[in-house]
Amino acid sequence: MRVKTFEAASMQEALDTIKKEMGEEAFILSTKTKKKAGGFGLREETLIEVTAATDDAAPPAKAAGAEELKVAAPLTYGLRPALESGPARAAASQPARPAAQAAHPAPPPPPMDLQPIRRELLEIKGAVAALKDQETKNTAILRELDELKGMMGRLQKQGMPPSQLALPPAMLSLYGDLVSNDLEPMLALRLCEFAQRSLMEQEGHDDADVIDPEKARLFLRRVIADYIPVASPIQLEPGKTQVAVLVGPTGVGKTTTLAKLAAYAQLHLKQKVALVTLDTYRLAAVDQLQEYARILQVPLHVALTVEDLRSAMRFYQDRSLVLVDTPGHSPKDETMLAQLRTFLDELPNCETHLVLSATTKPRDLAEIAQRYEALKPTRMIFTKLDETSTYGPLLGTLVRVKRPLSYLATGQEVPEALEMATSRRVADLILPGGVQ
Ligand SMILES: Nc1nc2c(ncn2[C@@H]2O[C@H](COP(=O)(O)OP(=O)(O)OP(=O)(O)O)[C@@H](O)[C@H]2O)c(=O)[nH]1
Ligand SMILES: [Mg+2]
Repeated sequence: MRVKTFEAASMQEALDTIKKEMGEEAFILSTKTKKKAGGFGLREETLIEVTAATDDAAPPAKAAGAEELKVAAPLTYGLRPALESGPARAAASQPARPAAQAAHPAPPPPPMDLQPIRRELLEIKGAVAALKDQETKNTAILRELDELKGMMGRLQKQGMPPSQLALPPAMLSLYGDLVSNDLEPMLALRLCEFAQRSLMEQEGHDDADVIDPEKARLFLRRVIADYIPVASPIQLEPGKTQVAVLVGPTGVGKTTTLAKLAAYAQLHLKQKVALVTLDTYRLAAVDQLQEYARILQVPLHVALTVEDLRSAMRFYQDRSLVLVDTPGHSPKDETMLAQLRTFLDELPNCETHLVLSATTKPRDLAEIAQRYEALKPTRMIFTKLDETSTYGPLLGTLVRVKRPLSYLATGQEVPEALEMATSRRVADLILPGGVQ
């Protein structure tokens, strides 16, 4: 076999040279394009490098009108295996067609009808575009399904079968927010249904699906605010002694809140304040209040008996405000509750604030509130708002206990971490987000 490499400016030129030098039987082994610097290296020329081979046995001469150079079909540029053998190779080395036949070539085939191919191409293009479209749609659907699944998961966790939720999308999303803020599902559902009905009535239509989510949020927040009863702060009247008692379970912040109230009345309102404690079970409790009394420069009376309490009240008749601290104990301890009740009976006109912590589990809150009914609380205080991030239980308890909310405690700092309760503030905590 003879192998030779040719360089030419074009493929045609290379093929012509190969035909001339190696004969009709030559076949192409490889082709390459090469860049070559032109004169003064200013312009690059492109060259075609073709490597061709021919069987030494094959006749080198070129017959006039011989058929075109055999290029291994279907590989246009000589990728035909160099050592091809068998029938294919045999066919390749067949003698050239008779010269007569070559002299009268067959008429060119009729032009190919490209119309069906074009049509097919268009169909394929259409199908690809549709597939792409579908893919985008699928991604969006999958994302929505994911969100829905998350929401359903949250709802199911709260024990509300999804089948019961016939809320339109805007309200369903608000329902999800309320429930994830630990509001009881039944209460959340009722609030949403009520808000939905009222909003549609107000807007004068009956298509729940067109409710604007942002409007619905604002509306629902107003509905919630309407559900929150608030009490005015402790009322101080000139010439009258107001008595406020703080009751509640252990460690909820009764003594701290009492100190905050005392500090506010004494330092800010410039009122005459006195403290009384019924918490004589723990020495540390008396010490704690004693320390606040010392700092605020207000008198403190420790009442061991009902008689003690009675005489303390007589003694403090000139004071605008007497704040009474009580021992914390388990709400299940009914004996203790009954004892405390006998003390409170001595204070018929007092405000009794039930102090609860926002960090208490919702179910426990309900039980505590129910047990403290024995002390006939007239107000409620929620403490430790700073220690939780779910405020739904506040509303649940307020709805259940039906006592107005007087104060909210938001930290340990005395006296600054105490706020007067407002419906708006609590509603914002229960349904935050959106334009305020
Ligand atoms: N983070 C936070 N801590 C508070 C708040 N109110 C009170 N505390 C803290 O809670 C702890 C208990 O507070 P106390 O005021 O002693 O509670 P108490 O209800 O009087 O407790 P007992 O007398 O034992 O029943 C203290 O460490 C307080 O500083 C509050 O609003 N937020
Ligand atoms: Mg205490």
